[in-house]
Amino acid sequence: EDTANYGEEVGYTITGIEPGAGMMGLTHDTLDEYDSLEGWDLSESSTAGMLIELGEAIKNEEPIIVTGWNPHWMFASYDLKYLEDPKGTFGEVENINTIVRNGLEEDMPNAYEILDRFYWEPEDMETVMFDAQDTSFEEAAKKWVEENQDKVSEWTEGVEKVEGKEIEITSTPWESELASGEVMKYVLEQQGYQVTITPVDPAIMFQSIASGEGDVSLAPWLPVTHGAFFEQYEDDFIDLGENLTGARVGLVVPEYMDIDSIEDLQP
Ligand code: PBE
Repeated sequence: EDTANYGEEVGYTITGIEPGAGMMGLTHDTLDEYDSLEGWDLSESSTAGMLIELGEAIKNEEPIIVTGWNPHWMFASYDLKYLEDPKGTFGEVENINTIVRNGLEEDMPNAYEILDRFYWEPEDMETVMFDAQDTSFEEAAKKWVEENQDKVSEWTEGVEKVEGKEIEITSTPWESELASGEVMKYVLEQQGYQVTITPVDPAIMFQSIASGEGDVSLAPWLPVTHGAFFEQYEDDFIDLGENLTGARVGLVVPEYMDIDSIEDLQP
């Protein structure tokens, strides 16, 4: 197969996102690991910037290679595919975990119980992300909670309510985490908590829970995306396990591009 030399057309550049994202580290590792990517660069921008470039490229049927992931609406809006990753630098299935600070179980046993039980499916998260495009994450989260009382009651059943206790969710700035954060905020508010959400870079998010500044995070992508941060701090927080499974990260291209694997790119 004579694959087009997309390298020249895309300026030997992978279109990236925020420099602090876990995926950016993985993509730098990928550039080091694959001979096919010798001489390639990763551009730093923002998720919004990457999505604009992706949209423009697709409008013009031009090639583009981005750092992509799901759950995210990009896969619902465009025909996209992950490039195969035979060296596994982006891992396989990713989970999103819940981590809490040491001592939270003693200080806020009721919130801890709900956080420990919190689990939902990629489709649930996608519903919130999709609805938020027309309204806001706050509104979309409320709507999801009202429409999914069966799921929510599995997290809250038998848990005592409190009066105005403050709890801080440390999150990251991506839409997946805006969705989970706002859903949990609303659920905890209905239980009587006063909830704040603080979005920060992944490195700071782990540091915040490890130091006890933040109470809980629903944002760690594991085992690979945030694996290095997780290992650095893992003795200093409590891991409550997955709140979602079936996430994925990797290099993503429009379907119309005539390549299937990272190894199909050329130096
Ligand atoms: N993401 C979305 C983030 C986590 C959630 C994959 C862009 C990252 O740290 O790479």
